[in-house]
Amino acid sequence: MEAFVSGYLCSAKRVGESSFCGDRARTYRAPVSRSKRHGVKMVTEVAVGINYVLEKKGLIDKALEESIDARSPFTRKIWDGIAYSLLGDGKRIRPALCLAACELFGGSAEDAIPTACALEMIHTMSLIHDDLPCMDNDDLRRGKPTNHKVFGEDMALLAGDALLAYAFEMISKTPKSISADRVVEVLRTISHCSGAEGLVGGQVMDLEQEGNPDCTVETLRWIHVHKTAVLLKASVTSGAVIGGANKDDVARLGEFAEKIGLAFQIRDDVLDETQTSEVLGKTAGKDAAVYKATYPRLLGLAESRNQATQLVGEAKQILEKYGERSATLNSLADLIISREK
Ligand code: GRG
Repeated sequence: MEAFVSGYLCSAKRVGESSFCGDRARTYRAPVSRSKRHGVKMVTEVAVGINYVLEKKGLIDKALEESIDARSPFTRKIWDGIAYSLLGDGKRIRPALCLAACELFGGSAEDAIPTACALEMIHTMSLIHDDLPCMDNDDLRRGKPTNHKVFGEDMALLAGDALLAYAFEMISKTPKSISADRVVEVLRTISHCSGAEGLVGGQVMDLEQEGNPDCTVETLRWIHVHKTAVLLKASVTSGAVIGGANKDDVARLGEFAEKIGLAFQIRDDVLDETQTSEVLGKTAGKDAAVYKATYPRLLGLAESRNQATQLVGEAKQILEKYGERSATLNSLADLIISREK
C-alpha cells in the first residue's frame, strides 16, 4: 500500500507537479488497515486527497507568487522576507480545504482563491511568529532556516504583521459575483479565528502549559482546538460560505473541520516524536525537549493515533448527508492522519 501511495506521488511528479512530490514522496503513508478491504478503501481515499492537493497546489502557489507586491525599492526588503516564508515548501492543506468546501456547494475555485491565499498567509505568519526566540524558538521551518535566522527578529516580526494585514486585503479581492454579505461573513470568521479566542488564545495557553506536569487532557484539547483546529475550521467554513452554503451546512462543516483540525494537531504531536527533522523540515523531538503538553505525552503514541483516527471517522460521519459530494473533504481528512510530515 505504501508503494501505491508513493507510486501515486511519483506519477504525479511525471505530469509536472514537482514541487509538491519531489522529495515529498514520503509525505503520506497508507494508514494501517483493520482488513484488506478497508485498507484498500482507505488508500484509495488518501490517493484522492493527494491528487486533489497536487491539483490545487499549482493554482494556490501561482496566486501566492502573484500576491507578492513590492511597490517600491523601499518595500523590497519586507517583501523578500514575506516571500521567503510564504513561498516556502508548505503542504497547503488549509487552502485545499477551503477550495474543496467551496466546490462541495457548487462554487468555483476561482471564487475562493483569494480567501484560500489569505488562510495560507495567516498560517505562514503564525509559523514565523511561533519560531521566534520569544515563542517556540526554532531554527528550521519548511526545510530552511527560520525567517528570523535569515532576516533578523525585527524583520520576521514585521513580515508576520504585514502578512496578517495583507490576508484581509486579499479577501477583499473576492470576485464581485460573491455577495458582500458572504464576504463579510468570511472576514468575521477569519478575523475571529486569528485573535484572542482563536490562534492567539491557543498559543498563549500552549506557552503557559509548557513544563506543567499537571496539564489535563481537557486543557490540552482546548489548546489544540484553539492553536490549530480553528484555522482548519475557518478554512472549511469560509470555503462553504463562498460556495453558497446555508447556515446549517456551514455549522455542519464547522463540526467536521474542528474534528479533523484536532486530529491534524494530534498527528503533528505524534510526528514530532516519531519522525526525523530532515523529513519534517522542522526540528523533531522538540516537544519532549521542552516538556510541552502533547497527546503522546499525556496518552501515549498508540492512544494518540487511535484518537486521531476516531476523530476523522466521526468527522466523516457528519458529512454523510452530502454523499459523493463530500468525497474530496473526506479524502483530505484521511490525508491529515496519514501524513508523514
Ligand atoms: C494569528 C495574530 C496571530 C498570531 C499567531 C504564533 C501564534 C499566534 C500561533 C501559533 C500557532 C501554531 C504555529 C500552531 C501549530 C499548527 C501546526 C501544526 C502547524 C504546522 O502546519 P503544517 O504541517 O505546516 O500544515 P506546513 O509547513 O506544511 O504549512
